[in-house]
Amino acid sequence: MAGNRTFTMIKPDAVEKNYIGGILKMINDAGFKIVAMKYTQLSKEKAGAFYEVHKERPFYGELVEYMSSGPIVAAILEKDNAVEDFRTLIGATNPAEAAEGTIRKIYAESIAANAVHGSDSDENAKIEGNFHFTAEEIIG
Ligand code: RTP
Ligand code: MG
Repeated sequence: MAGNRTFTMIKPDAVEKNYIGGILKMINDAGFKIVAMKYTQLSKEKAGAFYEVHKERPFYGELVEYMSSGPIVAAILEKDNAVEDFRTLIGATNPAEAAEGTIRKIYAESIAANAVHGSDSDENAKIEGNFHFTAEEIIG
């Protein structure tokens, strides 16, 4: 049986600094298989809708501005225990608190510009993957 799936974005700060290759290498080296991927830029409307769950948080406006400020890479990843293992690989939200060897420790600059997104549950992984990809674009 195929492993389960999570959804990720390489965020505008990391794309801007040419970290796409380094981050994808870490993702592949950790055993994740890419089953969908695109290079794109979110409109403010789309970023706002993606982060709708954070609408009441004080950083929502800043988050929407930032996530629509430049291109991103969106991808669906497959591996056993994908959601939890990917959260471990990326590290804490605040890079200052992220463990050594994690993607955010290596590539993130701040709590807001923190290089990567990772889904926080199987349910959200499915919602977020379907937000960015059609069924035809997911090639497992
Ligand atoms: P993500 O959803 O991007 O994987 O990050 P996360 O679960 O580790 O963190 P979450 O609480 O879901 O926050 C979503 C994103 O909002 C930005 N943020 N800014 N300025 C701030 O205090 C602050 N706190 C969070 C980050 O970009 C975070 O990844
Ligand atoms: Mg989150």
